[in-house]
Amino acid sequence: MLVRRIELLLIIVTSLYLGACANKTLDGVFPGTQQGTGVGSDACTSASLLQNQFIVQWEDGHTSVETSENAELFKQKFILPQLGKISHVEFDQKLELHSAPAVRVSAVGSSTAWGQNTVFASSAWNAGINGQGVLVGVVDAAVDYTHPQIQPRLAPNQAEINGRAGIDDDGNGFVDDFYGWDFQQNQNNPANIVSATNDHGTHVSGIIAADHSRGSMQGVAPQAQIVPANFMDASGSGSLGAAIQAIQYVSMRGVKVINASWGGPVCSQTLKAVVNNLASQNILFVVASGNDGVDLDSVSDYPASFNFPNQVTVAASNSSDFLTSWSNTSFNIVHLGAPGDSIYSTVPGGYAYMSGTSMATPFVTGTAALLWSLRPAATYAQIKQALLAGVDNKGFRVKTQGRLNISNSINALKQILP
Ligand SMILES: [Ca+2]
Repeated sequence: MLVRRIELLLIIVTSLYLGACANKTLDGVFPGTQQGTGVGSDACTSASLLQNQFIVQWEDGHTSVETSENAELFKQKFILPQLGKISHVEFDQKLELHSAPAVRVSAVGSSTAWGQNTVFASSAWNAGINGQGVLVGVVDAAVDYTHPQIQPRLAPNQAEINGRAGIDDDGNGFVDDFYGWDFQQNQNNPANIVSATNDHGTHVSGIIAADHSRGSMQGVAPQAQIVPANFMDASGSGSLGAAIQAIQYVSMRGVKVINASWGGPVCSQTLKAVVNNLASQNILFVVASGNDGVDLDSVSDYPASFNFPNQVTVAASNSSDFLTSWSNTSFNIVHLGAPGDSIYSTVPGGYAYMSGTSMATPFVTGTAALLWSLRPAATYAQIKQALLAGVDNKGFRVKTQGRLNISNSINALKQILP
């Protein structure tokens, strides 16, 4: 046993040495399907890989999405001539939103705020804790920013709004990004796609920050500000490459917390590096656990299964305060439950009920914004600690066994940061 361990150590040391000193090789930069694995089980599959679309991680830190007829041509014609400037290439992949379709409602029902009531959101609002001054990244489908409850909650990019048309006034690489960016069509209107996929991004945004004074939806953090970045196309399909660029964009805009109500089965080395790097910017990444009704200890879903310190992964509970049957669980990877079943929120042109860990996640994201408005100097680790310490223990199959409790989390943060 001892000998085997030494052998293993030697192999690791040797590969580190080679990685650091040897010249780059084509196969080293683009290992194909042999991608790095995340935490959790090694469940890489090629089922959702896009065979003619590639995520390129450049040595200078930026990411691009490129297309080619096939991988071999891409290697020879794109990667090889630029090998020195490229750090990593992988197949792009499809991602899915973690919710069921919206059920639109014309009249406001009586149970519109069961989620907010269950997690004691009004305890924050009554104390004047509303998420003020906190920017939240919504990396999702398009957000209808003309919705009366969403429009006042968008984070304006003042340099662009007060700048010149057609000019990248703030020099962030995006021309006229007044509020956000559409990474699916690479243009400046994050509400451009008018289709069912708008429901998801607008619904998630409403749960986080809908303005209470302008309609029937009560956002968890009604004075937080949203930076929307769309990565979904009109058919409801999104690519990982666009999602990665969206994450990098919102982090550049100064968000404290990013909501990720989506996932996929393939572990991506680029996504892993980008999410891990958010920690150095003190950004918390809040992730949906997924809706397959499985234990993530045995089936992986990324980014949920990365399980980084700067990550909180959320399961969905219902109005009876049980975990839903369809929510993914895990005592190691999923941190807490939050309301996600029949959640009322904003959609383009009105309101709808939606269900999914997609809806549970923004309850936690909104709470992180509340906590940061209470203690702007907090680290992501302190915010996460307060979120997890505050739960009501419900015996859920998650790490804390509990469900979000905003009142308790506020008290927890006051103890962590008096
Ligand atoms: Ca710009």
